[in-house]
Amino acid sequence: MANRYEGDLIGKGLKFAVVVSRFNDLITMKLLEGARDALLRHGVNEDDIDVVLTPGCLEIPLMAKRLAQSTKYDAVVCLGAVIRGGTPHSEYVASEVNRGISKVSLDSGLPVLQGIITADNLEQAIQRAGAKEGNRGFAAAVNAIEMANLLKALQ
Ligand code: INI
Repeated sequence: MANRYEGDLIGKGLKFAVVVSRFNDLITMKLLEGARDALLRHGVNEDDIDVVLTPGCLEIPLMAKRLAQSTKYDAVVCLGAVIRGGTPHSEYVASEVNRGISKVSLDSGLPVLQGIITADNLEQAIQRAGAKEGNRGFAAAVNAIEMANLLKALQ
């Protein structure tokens, strides 16, 4: 029988940093609520959650890198919202933030989870920030707990 490794969803004792962009804060503050709710409901202590605000999504990777390098956290959760059509360079912002977050995770060896919404319009973003399509912040935080525990299980 093969050995099987999975991360459980027990958050007690784990420490998280949540990086959230203020740009499109109507959406991103809902993502933050979702992430906080997920962490607390999975047993993470309120004092073990640090929230760091950036001006926009483009600044998230640098902040995530700094937090990952601090070695204080078991995982970093990144939250933001790119709404196409908002500005001409929204496509650039979307691809750079995704690329940057993935790089930080691979370079640091720490789970750095993406809860970045890329939407065509505000209505679509709302659907993904706590309406019909769930809350991306909640999902990213649950995945962060799972990945943090999976890495511990493999140690
Ligand atoms: N930042 C976002 O978080 N979402 C966006 O949709 C967005 N658009 O479309 O422009 C955005 N731009 C700001 C960017 O992240 C930087 O904060 C800014 O360019 C300063 O560096």
